[in-house]
Amino acid sequence: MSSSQSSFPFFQSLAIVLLATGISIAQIDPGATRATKNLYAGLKRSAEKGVMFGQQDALAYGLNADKSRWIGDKDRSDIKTITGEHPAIVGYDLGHIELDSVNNLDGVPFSRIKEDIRINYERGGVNTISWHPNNPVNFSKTTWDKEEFTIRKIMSDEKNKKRFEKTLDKLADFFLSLKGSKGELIPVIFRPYHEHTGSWFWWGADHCTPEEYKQFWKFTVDYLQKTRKVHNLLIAYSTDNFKNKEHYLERYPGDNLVDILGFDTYHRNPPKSDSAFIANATRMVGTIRDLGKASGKPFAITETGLEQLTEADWWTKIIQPIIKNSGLSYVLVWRNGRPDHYYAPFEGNNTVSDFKKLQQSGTILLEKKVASENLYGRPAKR
Ligand code: BMA
Repeated sequence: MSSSQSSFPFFQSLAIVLLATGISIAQIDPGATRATKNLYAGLKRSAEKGVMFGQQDALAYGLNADKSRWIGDKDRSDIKTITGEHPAIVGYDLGHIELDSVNNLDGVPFSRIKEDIRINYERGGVNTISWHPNNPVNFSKTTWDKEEFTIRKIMSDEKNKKRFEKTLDKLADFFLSLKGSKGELIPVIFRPYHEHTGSWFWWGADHCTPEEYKQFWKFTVDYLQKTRKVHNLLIAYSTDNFKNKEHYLERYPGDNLVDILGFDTYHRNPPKSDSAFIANATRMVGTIRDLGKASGKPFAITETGLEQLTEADWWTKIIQPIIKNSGLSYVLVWRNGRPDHYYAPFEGNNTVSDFKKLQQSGTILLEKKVASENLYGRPAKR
């Protein structure tokens, strides 16, 4: 028996033990930068301390006390105005990068997005990126225009595929342009083709088969990581509401193509639905926790919120029971985009004191606690 043969069972059993305990499964990109590997370990480590709180577009704009919009101020976020600290995690969207537009689909300049990502990273915060691209078969159609079988049209036609690679090049160029003050690449969470258990986007459930979705995901991730050598990404899989584990995994491309397990869920029709929302969200957190424990992957509520925060104690009554002691790495609420479309408290909002209660309870982590975790600097646990 050669030495390599004799050592095989040892490594095999070690792998089984690691899998069973959920410890130290490396993220999917073996070539990831050191800081990206550290962030991955940091996402799991910080979940032991609390759930990072985040908001989409938090640093780019928000609402004033009279609900008029502020746009583009320096070092401002609505969460900082009311707590003195920025969110721990900030979301950005790259929709319209595929059109070579100066601004993203919600009017935020890409140059500003880049700058905010750098500033947030420098202070130790986490950056997550979604993408609401126009329909690649016909770019004059929006992300919500469901042309028949867009994914099939891209994947089955070499010309369309090559054209789509050019679109992915724009993403790759953006990711590779994210640099810290020493010229190092900034790690970001990338969350493509989200809410795919629903059918409101062109990649949604009614517009492609599970196999087509998985194939498209693999094509995208491989193109970015292998062809374009983008090594500063953690890849997040994020469904909308789902019925059970089988439904969650129906379009799951595989443990080797996903770093973070997530889902989006919005609270609609309160107060009628309060207990149903809590129960449903808690069940879904349970599913991704089980899957996260089995695969060693961090898990998160990648989008949530109650539009216009119509319940004054929404934070402690609805969100806290869902996320407390959950093991979630983060929870992100959607943008404060308009007087009729906002999800986080702002100066004068009727949920400010309740949000502060949630913060003081230690359930959520904001900027300062996360900065002290040094997410990018500590070596991954091995
Ligand atoms: C939706 C809304 C839209 C926005 C889109 C992408 O939920 O906020 O107004 O364009 O997200 O950010």
